[in-house]
Amino acid sequence: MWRDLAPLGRDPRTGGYRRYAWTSADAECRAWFRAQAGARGLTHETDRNGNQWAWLGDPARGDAVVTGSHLDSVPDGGPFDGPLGVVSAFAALDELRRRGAEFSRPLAIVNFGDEEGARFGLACVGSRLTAGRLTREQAFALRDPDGVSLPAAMEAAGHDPEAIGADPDRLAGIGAFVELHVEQGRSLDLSGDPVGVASAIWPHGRWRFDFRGEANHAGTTRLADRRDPMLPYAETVLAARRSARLAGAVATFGKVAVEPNGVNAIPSLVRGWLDSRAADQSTLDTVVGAIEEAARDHAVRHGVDLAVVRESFTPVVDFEDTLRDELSHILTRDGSRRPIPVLGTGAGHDAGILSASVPTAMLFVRNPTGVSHSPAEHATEDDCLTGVAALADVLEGLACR
Ligand code: HGY
Ligand code: MN
Ligand code: MN
Ligand code: MN
Repeated sequence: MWRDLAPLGRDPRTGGYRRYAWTSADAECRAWFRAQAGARGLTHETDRNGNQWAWLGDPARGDAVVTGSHLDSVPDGGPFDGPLGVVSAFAALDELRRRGAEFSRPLAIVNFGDEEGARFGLACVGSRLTAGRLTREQAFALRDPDGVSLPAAMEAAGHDPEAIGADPDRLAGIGAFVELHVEQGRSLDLSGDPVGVASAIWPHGRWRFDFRGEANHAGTTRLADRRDPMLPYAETVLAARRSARLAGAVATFGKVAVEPNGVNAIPSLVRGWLDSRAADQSTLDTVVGAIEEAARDHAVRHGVDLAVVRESFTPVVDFEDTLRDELSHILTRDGSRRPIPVLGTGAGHDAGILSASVPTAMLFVRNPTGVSHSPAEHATEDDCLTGVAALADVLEGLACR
């Protein structure tokens, strides 16, 4: 299964993945998902928002147990972020069938579309639409770097954009959602555990900083006469690192666009995107506030205009409900495992989006280097198989009472 998926959307130059929403690589991954569902006799459907579901049992019965994750990637992403959760779901079902498990609830495996937001700039589009946390108008306003709109991209991929929208009935039919994900950090490596359970997802967001100066000739314009937006942008990047370090948070300017982007032209516009996350809301507010204040000071000093727009935000997600504790109980009740570590994460997930409307939990699988959103992302085969066995136990505990 893994070997069929691994080559899809992979950049041979870097070994990283470029599986962006509604592209040909995405279509290949969707075809792979459909084939895996068909090979197991599961009923495949693509919902109004482009998420794929593979059903065992009748969804109309409700109270379904759902597991899965996403198959899309960040630019030059790693092999495990997303796919590990989908592959482990199919493998866990295979394991339950080997055990002769009898399901008392419907079971579904899901591939949420456009989780990374790599093409249109907003994360978790598929799950946000389904959970009613993104309106059709907001979705229709999304553009990719080439100016292609989300609905146009959907249509070109054969999905009717007019159908998108909240899907409360679908969510009402879900009794539990469990997402297995490679850890994007080193907590499990440091604690020496192959598997952990999520406690919370940090509040996090994306802000766009537009520094507007004055385009001019790079070779003939005196320094004193310049209104160069690159300078306050550069100083803001440094200010972001300083503010985050002081607050014990994280802040990253990982994407920038420069206009006109000519080597011999002073830019007219430098557009930087800030990704910031913190363990609690007030810390996040403090960090982003300090970064914005520094940006405004530097912009004024360089005679540059600044506009800051918050493009997306996800409040803190506490998995502090029975499902998280039930997972820990299921995973340790037969005594074959030591207590399962519970860990927070700064990474966003579809589970975080759904948690406002469905009992949700996450399982993490050890990542020895902690590296993610990079081709260097890694998990050992043993740990992946341990994750599958843990997911199978959880699904059996929830769906085979
Ligand atoms: O950005 C995130 O945290 C997630 O990987 N989409
Ligand atoms: Mn990711
Ligand atoms: Mn992910
Ligand atoms: Mn300055």
